Amino acid sequence: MKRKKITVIGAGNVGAACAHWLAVRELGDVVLFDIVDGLAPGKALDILQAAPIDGSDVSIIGTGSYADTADSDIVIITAGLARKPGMSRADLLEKNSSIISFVTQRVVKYSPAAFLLVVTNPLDAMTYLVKQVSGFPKNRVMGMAGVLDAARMRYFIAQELEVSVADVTAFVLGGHGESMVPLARCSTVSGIPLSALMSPEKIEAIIERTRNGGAEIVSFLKTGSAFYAPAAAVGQMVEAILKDKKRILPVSALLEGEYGISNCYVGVPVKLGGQGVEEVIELDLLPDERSALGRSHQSVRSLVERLKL
Ligand code: TXD
Repeated sequence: MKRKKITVIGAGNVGAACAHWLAVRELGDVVLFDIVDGLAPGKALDILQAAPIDGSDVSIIGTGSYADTADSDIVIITAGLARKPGMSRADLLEKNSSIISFVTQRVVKYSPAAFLLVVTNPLDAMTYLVKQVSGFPKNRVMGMAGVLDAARMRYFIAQELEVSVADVTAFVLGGHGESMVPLARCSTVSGIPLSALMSPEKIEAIIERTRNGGAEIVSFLKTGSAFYAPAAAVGQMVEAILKDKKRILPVSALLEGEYGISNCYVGVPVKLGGQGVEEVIELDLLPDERSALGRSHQSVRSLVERLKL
């Protein structure tokens, strides 16, 4: 049986953690690419040396040549700068947009049928850029953020209630930034609404901590941003596509009228399966949720306008 081929562009913190996550679960052969001499081969070799302990029989190549990425089934794009303390994700726009345009042109030349999963910040604007540069259909170009933001919220809820993380669901809508919209109304613990288990003040505190979840980690690390949870979130999306699981996950997807938004990438619930983004699920939002999503959409749009496409 031919194994799937997954390319990870950028062998930094998120890229390398992704490669390891995917290899441990044997989701496919992994090609890890970076422009820094020796970085990708070094990390690939390190992951391969964990394989006997992980019990994983996939191939991992570390490379600086796009030819090695040819005919990938999925390409995960993590190349670019990460935040430092005091920076917002939007501050990364200029530098990362030139990296992302360059990378996308090369990637699509070698893998014209791949799914493109964008991780680089500012996430929704970079995903829009990848869509424009690749010219790929919208089901094959998506961004990862909501799975991570929701996982943060799930962890905070589980910690507060002292229950298993496995029983907690949460949903975060909107762009990946300070204006994200954690939907407490859709959070449950084994089907029990969160509001039945927690005071409104506690829920509000968790929403706030979720919004600042990335910045909280940046302020500890000082030299970079989160990577274990982002890598796991990417892994879950890759698994949903490669195993055609049809999972309902928050994904940055191109909206064309859904939620009253057009021609913009924003985090929304989608059905993720073998065809990629198979469906955008439209929720009936309450008025305050709708206006919060509108504000989040505007902040993504203002970044996209700065891209000068
Ligand atoms: O939820 C999310 N979407 C995110 C996004 C969660 C975590 C991190 N998020 C963003 O991902 C973060 O703000 C950054 O924009 C990217 C990558 O974060 P990471 O923490 O992995 O950054 P690193 O460790 O600096 O790694 C980036 C790598 C580094 O090795 C560079 O040499 C490489 O990118 N790089 C390139 N690779 C290939 N091609 C080009 N042109 C290139 N330029 C830099």
